[in-house]
Amino acid sequence: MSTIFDILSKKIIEWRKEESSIIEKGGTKVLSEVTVAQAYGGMRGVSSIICDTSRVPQDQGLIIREKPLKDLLNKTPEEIFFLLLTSELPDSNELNEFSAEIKKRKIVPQYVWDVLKAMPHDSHPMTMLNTAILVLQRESIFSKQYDRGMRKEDYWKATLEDGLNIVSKLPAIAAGIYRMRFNKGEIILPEAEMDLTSDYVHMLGLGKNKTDEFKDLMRMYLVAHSDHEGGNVSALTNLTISSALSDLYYSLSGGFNGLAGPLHGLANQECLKWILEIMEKYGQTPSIDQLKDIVWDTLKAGKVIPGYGHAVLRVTDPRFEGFLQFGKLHFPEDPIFLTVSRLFDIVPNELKKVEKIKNPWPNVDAASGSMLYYYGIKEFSYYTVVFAVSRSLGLTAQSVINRALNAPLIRPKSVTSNFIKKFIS
Ligand code: CMX
Repeated sequence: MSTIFDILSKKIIEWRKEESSIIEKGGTKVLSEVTVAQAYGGMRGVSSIICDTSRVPQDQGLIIREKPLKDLLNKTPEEIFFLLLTSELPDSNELNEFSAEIKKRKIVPQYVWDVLKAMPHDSHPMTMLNTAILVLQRESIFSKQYDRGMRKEDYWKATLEDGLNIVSKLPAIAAGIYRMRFNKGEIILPEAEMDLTSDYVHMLGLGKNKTDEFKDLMRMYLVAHSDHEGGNVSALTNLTISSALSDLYYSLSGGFNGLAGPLHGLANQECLKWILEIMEKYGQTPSIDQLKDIVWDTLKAGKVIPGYGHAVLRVTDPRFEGFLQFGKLHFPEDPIFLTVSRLFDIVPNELKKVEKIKNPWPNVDAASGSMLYYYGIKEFSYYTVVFAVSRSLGLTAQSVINRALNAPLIRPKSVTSNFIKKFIS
């Protein structure tokens, strides 16, 4: 039986050869040009990063290693993590071996809990998550081996060690944060034999009601948020930090600080907050006309409609579609879910009337919060933490691959506005 390290060792030899050959054959070809407007516009549409774990065509949405997300929504996070890392889904032996590798690293050191307990009680759950990851940085294998003079060829192995350690501990840390921050009682320790999803659900300790259904939702949630190519805020931040050879604890927490922004991962918190405000104002299931009014009130107040729009996508996010189908199957009559699906019926048409908005369609955050709410996670400031547990899979895989391919320091050139003024005249 091969370990993930053996499997990747073989693949990385091939990937290195392939990269050299691509650069040799086509290194001088122009991939993308940058206009002045793009330089001022957050580099939107500039292709200048290589990321092989997934891609997001604007008319299709997430494709992980050439497999569209809709074909992966029945998989487990362990299978997806393996796929992200290796480019192939595991067979049953590989999956058992890989799952065992994850299970044996679950235990969170006591000092992490001590630090979290010492934090102010109103700390945002994302601040607690990032603090926990940074406190754990002293465990970094990469950092220790780098200090001892590790060879460049081995950087990826140490990064993978760090990644496996972080990914396997995150459910316990995230669940512990939930229980501490929202006064749910003592933290619940991980079970040695449970997979990532079952253990996370077990440690959240939400009670026994509809546990299997919630477990299925959580499995799908952890799969759907796992990766979204390399240019979004959290991915690019992670890759930039890790390009300085900062270890994965630094880069992942840096990426998650970006995920904590309302235009990125925090949109799921904002979205449910917005929906609950609407329901409080108009009653259980607002009418179409009432929803139209609230959309325009929100836009006229200069605010964004959370969960709608995307920097890359120009169609309904397949992750949103996956959650919508799940809700229709399991709780079609739930008032919050009904509001989510009724918003989907009207928001795109209203946003189409605003010329500057390039994508009027929902992204994943328009539905994901309502799913967690239904199964008892009612504290919406927690939602981005669940997103982060999932995104750790993709960010880890991206960092491992970049270290394997010796991706250089990321260092684009900035120019001044004076330079641009002279340049355009
Ligand atoms: N509601 C209102 N206005 C919106 C909008 C929305 N949902 N989506 C875009 N716009 C506005 C932008 O704010 C921008 O306005 P200004 O020029 O006045 O700044 C204009 O339309 C053009 O934006 P765009 O090119 O269509 O979109 P961007 O690439 O600049 O931004 C995003 C993308 C996601 C930040 C934006 O659509 C947005 O703010 N959406 C709401 C927040 C959200 O759901 N974020 C989650 C995204 C998914 C994720 O990463 O997790």
